[in-house]
Amino acid sequence: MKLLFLVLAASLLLFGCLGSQAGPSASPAASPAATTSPSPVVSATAPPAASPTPYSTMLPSPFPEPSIQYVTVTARQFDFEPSEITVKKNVPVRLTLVSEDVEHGLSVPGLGIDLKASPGNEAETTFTPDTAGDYAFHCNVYCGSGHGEMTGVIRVVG
Ligand SMILES: [Cu+2]
Repeated sequence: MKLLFLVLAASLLLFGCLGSQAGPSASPAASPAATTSPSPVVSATAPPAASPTPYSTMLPSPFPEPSIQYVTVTARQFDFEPSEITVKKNVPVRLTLVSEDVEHGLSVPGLGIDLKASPGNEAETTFTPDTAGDYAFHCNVYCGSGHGEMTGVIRVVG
């Protein structure tokens, strides 16, 4: 009961302060406008008429933003993990290349992607595939005898 009273008293004090703050700040704004007496009357009636517009624009969009597809490829001598990646068309893809040993590259000519990563220094790119199909990728940094075997494919499905 005592606590309730304190909360009530505190909120009354708060509102009282807010009210007194709003008072002086509102009057200087009103006094310059008072020189042109007809306009304050027009502006006073305008906000209620305009208020339905902001409310309608604040409604949640019926179209949710497309989510991002996160793909991490680990490169090592001499393969990619995974070497087969499936992503959805028209949904952004965040592609990260991680290397476990030496510097490797991940090049996807069909998608215009060219990443290079070394241990502790990953690389990433974001792209949105707009055409379904298979896009071959390969390592484009010479990394040893099995370099040529480092290949894979990104499948873009509709
Ligand atoms: Cu390589």
